[in-house]
Amino acid sequence: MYLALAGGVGGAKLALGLSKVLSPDDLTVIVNTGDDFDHLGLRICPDLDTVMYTLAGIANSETGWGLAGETWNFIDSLKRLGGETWFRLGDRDMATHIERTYRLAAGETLSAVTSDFAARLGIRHKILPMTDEPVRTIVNTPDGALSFQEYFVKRQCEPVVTGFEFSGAANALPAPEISALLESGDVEGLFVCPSNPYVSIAPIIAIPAIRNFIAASNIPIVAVSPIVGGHAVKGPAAKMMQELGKPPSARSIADHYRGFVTAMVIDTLDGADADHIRSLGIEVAVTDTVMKTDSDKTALAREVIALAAAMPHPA
Ligand code: FO1
Repeated sequence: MYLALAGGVGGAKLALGLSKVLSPDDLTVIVNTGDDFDHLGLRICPDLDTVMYTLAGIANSETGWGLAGETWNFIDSLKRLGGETWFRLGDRDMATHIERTYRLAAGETLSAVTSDFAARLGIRHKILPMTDEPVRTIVNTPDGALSFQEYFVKRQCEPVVTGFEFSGAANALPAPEISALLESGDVEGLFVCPSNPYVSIAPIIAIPAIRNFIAASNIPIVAVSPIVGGHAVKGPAAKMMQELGKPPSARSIADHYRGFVTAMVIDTLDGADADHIRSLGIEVAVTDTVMKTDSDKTALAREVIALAAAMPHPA
């Protein structure tokens, strides 16, 4: 079994590629829930939904999040009533938030709800929230601590970041099916999708049992750099790096992941960083990593899997 750690849009793309190459018995996707929040009385789980909609083939290909063919009658009507409209909930997408909130209130766990939704959407691979417990990413800025969506959507990533906190992570357990996998001895490798290392991957690793599993295991851990040619493929990763005093580059991603990953896939544009990354003891593959088409996604997935397969495996 391979595990893939994923955040939102970039993570979902590689997860889709991996799901086309690996069978449901060989791949489980673990998704960041640090972006989750309660809004208008609803539990919103953006990264889980992005991964779920992407694997179901129903994601909005322009935004990367939300559903294809969406309409916006709800948010337009809410605006007329003077409601909060900075976080745009589409009419179709609303069904997911309402049904999830209803089931959570009735006592179901987030992982149970997610598994059921995914199955109903025709997804055969397991998609699991990193935890069933509330873990919330806080973005520290000179304006004070902001909740993740306040930073990301309401403030459009404009405030300078000074650090991050993952409230609730230190005492959170992984979702039960993740714990069972980590204890099974069946995990043969881990993929770190090209998601934001600070706000998509870090919250997952902040869960002690996941962090300890990684520290104690000697399985191949292959990360795909989310920085290509000095820019983030999507989102604020490069801006955050700059603000934290790190030049946005594949090399800085390797410095950040040092001691955690055993191999990295970097883009052809960043080939000059390969020697530095190897000098950190990290194996490197250089290839085209920008995933526009489905065949880009499966090609990158094959590259990542091949790199993991070529690494020494635990006896
Ligand atoms: N992102 C935006 O930039 N603006 C939005 O209004 C917005 C609404 C939204 C609704 C549901 C959902 O699942 C995701 C949504 N996102 C929106 C994306 C989301 O904030 C981010 O993709 C993730 O949290 C970062 O990975």
